[in-house]
Amino acid sequence: KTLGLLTSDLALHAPSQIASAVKSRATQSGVNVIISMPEELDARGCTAALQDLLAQRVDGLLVNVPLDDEQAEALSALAGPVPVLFLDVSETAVVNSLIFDADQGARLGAAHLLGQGHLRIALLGGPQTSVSARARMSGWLAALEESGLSPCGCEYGDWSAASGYEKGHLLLAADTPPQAILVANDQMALGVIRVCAERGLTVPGQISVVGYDDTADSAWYSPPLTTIHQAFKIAGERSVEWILARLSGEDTAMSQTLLPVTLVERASTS
Ligand code: IPT
Repeated sequence: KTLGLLTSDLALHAPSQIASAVKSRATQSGVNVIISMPEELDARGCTAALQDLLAQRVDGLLVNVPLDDEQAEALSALAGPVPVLFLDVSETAVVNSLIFDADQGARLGAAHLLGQGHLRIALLGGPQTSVSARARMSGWLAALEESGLSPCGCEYGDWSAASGYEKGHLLLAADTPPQAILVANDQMALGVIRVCAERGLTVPGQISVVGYDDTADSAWYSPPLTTIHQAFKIAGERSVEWILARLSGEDTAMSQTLLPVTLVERASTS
């Protein structure tokens, strides 16, 4: 059997950890994996990539690309009888999905900082084209609003450490700088921590930083990063198992799984 994996840029840590888990789990069951990584993650790029995988006669498809509901539904229809599972869509997309609970993750990060007494909290979101980045941003905003707060600054990066560095400078240049920053992924948090060091702000103490992902390197940041753990290995394994179960025939009902996330408290917050 052969599985197609349509993925976001594997130079990013989160998609690469999912791909790694998919590949290991597939190998365990003697299944091949063909990876397709479109340059352009728009509807056209993804459609072409999916058609290309189908032309290679894959038996099942995993799609880890941020997609709006209509885009995901269109790709799912295009796959026809080939089972497809989406990993980066919203709960409202009418497709088979296995996704992390973004609202829960955002709220866990915000609640952690609020619990430590921070009132001036800045937000560094992911790209607004990403459904998960938007969901994290709305979760943060909702949590702050429920505490009668609004963010003291808000910027959007592109998931890279370089963008975290660039946008971090903007957030910290404010007249009354934030006491804490919620960052939409660990790679951008790496850039933010660098900015803090350059500005002579101690993390934690003068500023707290919360990341998101808990990729394998995040415990090795200086200081070790407080972040939201997404179980990428489990998600990758379960995705392959879902496809295998579909191929063995029994179940054909639509399946939507919401995986819980957890806060990992390390040393970047106080
Ligand atoms: C999401 C990561 O949280 C983020 O850091 C970035 O790598 C992004 O993927 C790339 O698309 S995880 C995704 C399964 C929502």
